Amino acid sequence: MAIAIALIVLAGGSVLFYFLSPWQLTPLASNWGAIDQTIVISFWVTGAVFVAVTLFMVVALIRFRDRGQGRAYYEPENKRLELWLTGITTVGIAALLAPGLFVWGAFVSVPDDAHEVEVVGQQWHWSFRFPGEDGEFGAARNGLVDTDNPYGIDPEDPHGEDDVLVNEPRVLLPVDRPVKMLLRSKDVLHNFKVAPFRAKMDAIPGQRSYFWFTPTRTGEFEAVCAELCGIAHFAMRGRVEVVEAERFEAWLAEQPTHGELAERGPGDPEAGQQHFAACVACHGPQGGGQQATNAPRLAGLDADYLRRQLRNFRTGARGEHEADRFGQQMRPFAQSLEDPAAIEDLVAHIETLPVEPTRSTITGDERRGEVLYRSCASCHGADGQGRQAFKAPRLAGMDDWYLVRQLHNFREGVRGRHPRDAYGSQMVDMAQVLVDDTAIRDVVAYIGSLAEGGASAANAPDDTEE
Ligand code: HEC
Ligand code: HEC
Ligand SMILES: [Cu+2]
Repeated sequence: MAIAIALIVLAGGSVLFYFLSPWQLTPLASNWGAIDQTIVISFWVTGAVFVAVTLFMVVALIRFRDRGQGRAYYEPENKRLELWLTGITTVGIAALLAPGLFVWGAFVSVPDDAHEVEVVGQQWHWSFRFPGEDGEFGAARNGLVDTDNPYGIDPEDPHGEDDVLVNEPRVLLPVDRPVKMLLRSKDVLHNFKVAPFRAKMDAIPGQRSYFWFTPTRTGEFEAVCAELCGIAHFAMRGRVEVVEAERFEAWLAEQPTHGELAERGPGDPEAGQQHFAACVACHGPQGGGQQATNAPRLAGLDADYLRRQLRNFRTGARGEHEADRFGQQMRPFAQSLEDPAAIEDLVAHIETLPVEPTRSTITGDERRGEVLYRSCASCHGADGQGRQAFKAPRLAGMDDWYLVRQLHNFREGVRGRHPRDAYGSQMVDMAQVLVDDTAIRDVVAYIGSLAEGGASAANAPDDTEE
């Protein structure tokens, strides 16, 4: 009897939970209402079967319970019953699968008027490419990927010249226009997913996959990597902004093409030295960092990271938080840099500055720090040298008081929580590993020991490329 009651509670509770659960689908923002309907049909079919089977067990338990009247009646062959069961199961399975077949048919039939966007996944971020004026993507291969050609675009293919490159995890799409998303991966399996669009797909190295949808309302949506196996895919956040057609066109026109980027060339360190005069009061004459002004070492940071921080300070993605006292001091100087060429020159100059050993100001347990640092090494490198492919900057040789402050800022969300700060947000997740102030000091002490051991290595030409 107790089991019969437990089964009734289980069935009743499950049905109630379905209706009362706080976990419902996010509001739909694409044409794929049919996917939602298919999910609902599956729930109803499997729900009905679940309730029926459970209640049948309850009836059987009560009606046929042992009343001490000898052996049960055994009937292995019953044609009529078997026909009924086979019939009902067939109808149930067909009801489960048929709607999905129709939806899948639509899902793989891309409309002719769909425009194309390429999504490139890599550990651990997304970037995007549009085909440009000629409407065709230039050929691209992972074997051609390097710092100057992050998309691996084939220089021999004329279609590549005008391809528009969006080398950050934020993309705009026009509302009410079908879009075909072509997926590609530079390293391992990823899966591009925006929950309100319902559509998602694996990105597979060496292969091109795709899916399509029509965004049906404007707004900002979060893109995630739905690949769960492997490390840190949860940190691959991106943004898809669905906007009116005019805003989309204006934004697209601002993005650089592959040809423009190739032409721009490297910055001029000599010219950059003049701009750097504005920075030395705080960051020190050789960009070595000064604790008295709270400004960290810049020498040793790579161009890509410097460029991104200056842009983040300028736009407010970094340093805008009310508790970010030191970031706020830096913002006006980033805002004074408007000319992209000046930034290139400045960054080129900083890259030439010598990396001299810093004085350590923090004590901590290096052995504990070493264990904690293991989870950092996959992005920042085993020697803390930074890994450009992961957008993770050098840590070894950087001012330890500054590292401590940044780890606090990340952990508390003072840095990295701004919706435009895609890479800072990865560190917000990672800094949670450092549960208390002792853990932060320990890991920074260990990073300090990396710098001592590898002082000459730190001066050697950077081999941050993977
Ligand atoms: C008034 C002092 C001051 C001046 C002048 C200044 N900065 Fe800064 N800068 C700071 C402070 C303070 C920070 C640390 C912010 C924090 O703790 O988040 C910083 C941080 C930075 C960072 C981030 C470093 C990192 O590791 O993430 C960069 C890059 C930078 N500054 C570049 C510059 C450049 C280039 C100039 C000259 C155009 C400049 N700064 C001028 C105070 C200054
Ligand atoms: C998933 C990759 C990843 C992992 C793992 C990771 N980081 Fe980072 N870290 C980054 C990225 C990317 C940035 C640059 C953020 C930005 O562009 O603003 C960063 C920035 C930082 C900074 C700021 C440096 C500066 O100059 O301002 C510190 C400090 C840091 N990480 C320490 C750590 C420590 C300590 C760990 C281990 C507990 C760790 N990171 C783990 C990716 C990672
Ligand atoms: Cu991924």
